[in-house]
Amino acid sequence: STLEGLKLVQRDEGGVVTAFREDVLRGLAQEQKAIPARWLYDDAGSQLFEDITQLPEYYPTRAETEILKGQSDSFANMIAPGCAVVEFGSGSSVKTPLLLSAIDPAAYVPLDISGDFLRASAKELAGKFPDLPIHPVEADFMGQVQLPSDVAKLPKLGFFPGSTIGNMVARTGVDLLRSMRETLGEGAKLLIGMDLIKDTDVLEAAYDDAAGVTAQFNYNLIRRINRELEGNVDLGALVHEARWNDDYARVEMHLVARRDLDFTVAGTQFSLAKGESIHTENSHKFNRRTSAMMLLAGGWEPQARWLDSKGLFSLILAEA
Ligand code: AVJ
Repeated sequence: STLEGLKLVQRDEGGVVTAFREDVLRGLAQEQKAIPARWLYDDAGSQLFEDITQLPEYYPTRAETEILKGQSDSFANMIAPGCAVVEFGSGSSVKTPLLLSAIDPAAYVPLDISGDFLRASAKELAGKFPDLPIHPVEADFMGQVQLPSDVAKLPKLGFFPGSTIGNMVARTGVDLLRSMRETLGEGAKLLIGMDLIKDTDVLEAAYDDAAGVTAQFNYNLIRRINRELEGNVDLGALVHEARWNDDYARVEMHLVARRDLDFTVAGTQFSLAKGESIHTENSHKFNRRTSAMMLLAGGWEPQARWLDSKGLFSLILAEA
């Protein structure tokens, strides 16, 4: 499978459409049809994900926020004051200020591939922390990133919340962790959110909510294909499904065909037999050992681990 939850590399509109078309045509030609999860996150998809974080069934955002709020003293004890916080992905409106308030850093460096997101979140943070130097960097953090010289001498804390690492298959996740180590340097720390393995019912409900918002998030990908790639996929023939894959310890999102169906995308014909699916996202879940294994494989030694009060989600501090 080619599924990965990463953001797109090309920035020009034409290039984006070309990359989207290539990924979709390649993914639909596979035995198990699969489209990389990054294409879920256009403007509509990003808004739908924001809506998902508010759902009663979707616990990760609330659980991680609870840890960030409740453990500010622990962070302050374990993380050098005056460090540079390097956030992989632009700061979300809630989580980043909680961390910044807890540890009182000397600088904040948000990394994002989207200059628009970067500018918006840097501006928002600057309003809340008027005395904090902010150095946004527009870059693809899947590779090594050159940090601004202003923060060269400061101790580094990487911040990667949201269990975004869970969107990646192990090989890609380990590659990212190793790139983060290159970017931040030996001796740096990393505070990373990793969602936990739990009851299948709880996991599947988190990705198949009663209000149907996650289903809309999934369908949005097909709407996008129909709109941007001259597709004629009958949305009504597809059912959203969240499926726990126990061998891979991940929740998979699929769009399952209710009936045999034929469709065309960008001039190419495809078909799905009744019951076959298009795999659209992975969300890997971890336990203490598998999260440690993942971090160690990427060059990071776990040092501390915090859970929310219900034991649903983990935030791990590791050292390079
Ligand atoms: C943004 C990737 C962390 O996997 O939990 C939520 C995305 N997909 N519901 C996750 C998502 C469906 C989310 N991440």
